[in-house]
Amino acid sequence: MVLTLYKKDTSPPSRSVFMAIHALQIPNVKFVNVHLPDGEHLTEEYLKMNPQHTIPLLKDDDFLIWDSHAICGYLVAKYGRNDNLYPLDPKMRAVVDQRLHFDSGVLFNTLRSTVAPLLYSDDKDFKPENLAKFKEAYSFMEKFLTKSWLAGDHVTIADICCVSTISSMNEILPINEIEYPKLTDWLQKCSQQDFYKKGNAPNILLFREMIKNKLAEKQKSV
Ligand SMILES: N[C@@H](CCC(=O)N[C@@H](CS)C(=O)NCC(=O)O)C(=O)O
Repeated sequence: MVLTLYKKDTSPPSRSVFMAIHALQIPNVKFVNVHLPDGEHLTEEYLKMNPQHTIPLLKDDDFLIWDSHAICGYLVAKYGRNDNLYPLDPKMRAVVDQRLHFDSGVLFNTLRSTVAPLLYSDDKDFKPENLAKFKEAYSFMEKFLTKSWLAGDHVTIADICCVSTISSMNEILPINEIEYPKLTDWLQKCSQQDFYKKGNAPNILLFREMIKNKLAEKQKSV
């Protein structure tokens, strides 16, 4: 097997896949940086592999799959010693899937629509109406957290994918522990996991630096 992951370290969906790789202890993955500002995701060669031009993109020998949630599910099915991270039981899987879709449709969408105008257009700060959506997303997470982990009693790829986005959102609008006690505890518990320490923690610092530098650069010109 030759596994190659096309990625960007600051990207939350890339970090989900890093965490899954660590959780599954998959050895010898080749990592390829894709520099979005230089349009490396828009080259003919990249578009042939992923017409949607997103990262992360996984190549497993000649099999190509993109979208972090799909990649994480594939890695568990193909390389997991068991189905713990992505249970085969229909009801357990349905709950994991609901959280994964929530990450795609709500969490990441909220994060991207808040950060992209700062990174890629003329906005000089985050829009208050976007930050209000963070609070709504945090409230949903607070309500979902009725068990020890996001989709039940053990860690699944729902925790991995959602914590990648939530830990990034926390850099922009810190989670208030009084308002969101369960979310605060869950984030803390996730951050103590080996997969988080290896796959997310160092890259969250890069994400923090990127946001801080961009805000400073934009606000200098106000
Ligand atoms: N739902 C996708 C989102 C991937 C995504 O939007 N990645 C961003 C970087 S964080 C990207 O590739 N942007 C470039 C583009 O969409 O052209 C996933 O989970 O992989």
